[in-house]
Amino acid sequence: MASGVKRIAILGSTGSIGQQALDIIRAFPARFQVSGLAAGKNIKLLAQQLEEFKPEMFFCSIESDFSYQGKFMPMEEMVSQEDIDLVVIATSGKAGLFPTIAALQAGKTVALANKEVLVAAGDIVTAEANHHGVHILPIDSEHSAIWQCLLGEESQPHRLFLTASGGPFYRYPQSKLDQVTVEQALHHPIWKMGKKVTINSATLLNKGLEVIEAHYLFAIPLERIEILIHPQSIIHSIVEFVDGSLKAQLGFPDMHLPIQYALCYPERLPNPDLPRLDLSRGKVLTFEPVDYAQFPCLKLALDAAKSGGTYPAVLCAADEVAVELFLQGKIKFTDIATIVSKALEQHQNIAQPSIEEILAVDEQTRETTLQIASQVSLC
Ligand code: MN3
Repeated sequence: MASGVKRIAILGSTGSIGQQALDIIRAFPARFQVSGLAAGKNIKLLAQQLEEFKPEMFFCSIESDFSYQGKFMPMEEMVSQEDIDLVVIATSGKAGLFPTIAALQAGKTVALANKEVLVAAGDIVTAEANHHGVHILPIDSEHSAIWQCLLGEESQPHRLFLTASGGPFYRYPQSKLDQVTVEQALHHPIWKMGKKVTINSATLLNKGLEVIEAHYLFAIPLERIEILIHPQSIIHSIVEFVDGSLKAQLGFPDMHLPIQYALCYPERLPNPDLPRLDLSRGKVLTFEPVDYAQFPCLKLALDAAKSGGTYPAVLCAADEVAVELFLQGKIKFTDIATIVSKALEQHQNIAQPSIEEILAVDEQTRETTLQIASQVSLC
């Protein structure tokens, strides 16, 4: 970074996090250079982004007819280029796995938003990061909060408290959960996010994935990570130290803030575009324990985490299929937990799996989940 300009590759640039990362880059044009953009199927938006940021490299996962001067390049190759300083992994699902490993092997700092990368392959990914001495910077608000609380501390944290808003169905009558619509589930009370993570926030499976991520990012045992329902989403997470002291990070609930922190780290820069929290207006902050009976998906995720091996990969793949079926109106909201639970039950665990085994389990799980779903939705 001799020039002081960070050269960035953003994988998943057309998704919710990718677009917000580009907002931050737009706010600090002198600080960043977009060197590579990669998208899935949203070719129209990618074309606009290429036009605006003019990266040397680009990638999209489908055939397209638009012409762009830059070099079309597979993501693994893009992130390994010598002149890349920072790789933002904002892809969804397993698409981020190989590019993350390639970036770490090339010694690149990775800003990670893709949950499945650490959930499905946490042992492999953290081993690569440690082996190459590179940092994984969290983008998710809870992990960004913990990261910020731990900076400057020499002692290991005693416990982590991940906060959860509770989503749209917190305190919703449990007997009526099977009737909720896609619109209701997509209407998150606090956060604006992509569809899959919004549904995962409604089932709270998302919080289970975040527990697993925190376990890997901060090398802390699962049993020392707790979940607190905090409906206002002002405190983004809390670290408890051995002496009983707690540190929390607060901020307006807007993903731009943790994204900017990861992109600009170790600097903090003033950004007038970001909303600010005004505590003088009498905010009431409340906390309560999570009701596992209300959110069976959360329990499934935590159990998969404890079992380890390929269970977390099954969890991710089965959930992705079930959430998609729910979004298509093919299953009920409560079927998501039933289907994911059956997929986990049917799985034969592999301890310490290789990447190839994880990907094979992912494929297999998608098939079995569709079969399970076809039986469930007939009832
Ligand atoms: Mn989060």
